[in-house]
Amino acid sequence: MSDILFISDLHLSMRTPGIAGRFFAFLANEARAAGELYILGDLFEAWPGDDAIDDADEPCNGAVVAALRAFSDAGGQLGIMPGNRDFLLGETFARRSGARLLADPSVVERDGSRLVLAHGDALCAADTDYQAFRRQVRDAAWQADFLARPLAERKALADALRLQSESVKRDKPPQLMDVTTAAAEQLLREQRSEPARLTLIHGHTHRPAEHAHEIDGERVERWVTADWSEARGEYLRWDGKTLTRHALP
Ligand code: OKV
Ligand code: MN
Repeated sequence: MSDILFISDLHLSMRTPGIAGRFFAFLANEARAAGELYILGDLFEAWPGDDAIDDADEPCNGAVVAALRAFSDAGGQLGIMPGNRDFLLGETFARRSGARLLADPSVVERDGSRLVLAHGDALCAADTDYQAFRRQVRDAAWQADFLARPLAERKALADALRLQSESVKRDKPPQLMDVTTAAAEQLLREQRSEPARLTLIHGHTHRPAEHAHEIDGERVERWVTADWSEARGEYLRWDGKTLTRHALP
């Protein structure tokens, strides 16, 4: 007990039963043994609103909520940050899962360390088209208008945007779709507080790595969580002193 685990970017959907299966096993085993789990965005491939929990055409959604609930009912602490795919995860989802919804960014203070958590998309500052799109869909009035539409219409728009995103991404240099050093360092500078050691953890880019930054003369680490696929899944573990990366069976 009392370790903290971090995952992100499972992109769960009906098309990826292997990812869901690995996630359910992870919740029941590694996460339950650790006691605390943070999901740093894009748990779902799309989230058209919390009424998707009971969508009979997407039984995966209700099964995921039930599995999260089993984890939290067993005493597990669960923090879930909305990502760019599932930014509409709301209070109904949180209540039914037993999760706390996390702001992006969030800070966890533990054992004299300060862990800064983010999804990561807001740090991809060079992709100005994406940042404009992000501002639009994060706008409260836009979301209220969107959520007032029938579920079928919201799902259709999510599908269309996902397709559009595939072609948009094909035409962009990969560099543009990564976290910019300046944005990461600005966030770290804002969150710095002596004497706590600072670490940034985020996902989104699907480029798992550990980066070193220097903030006001201090070495700061930035850990990027891996996306999951039918073939593999991965988590980070904080044991009170250090982070380690682990592959799942
Ligand atoms: C990323 C870009 C899509 C540019 C989902 C409601 C849902 C919107 C969405 C789904 C697609 C973002 C969120 C993506 C970048 C695009 C289009 C243009 C310029 C919902 C509303 F699910 F809640 F219903 N979308 N994604 N674009 O694939 O990340 O960068 S996206
Ligand atoms: Mn993402």
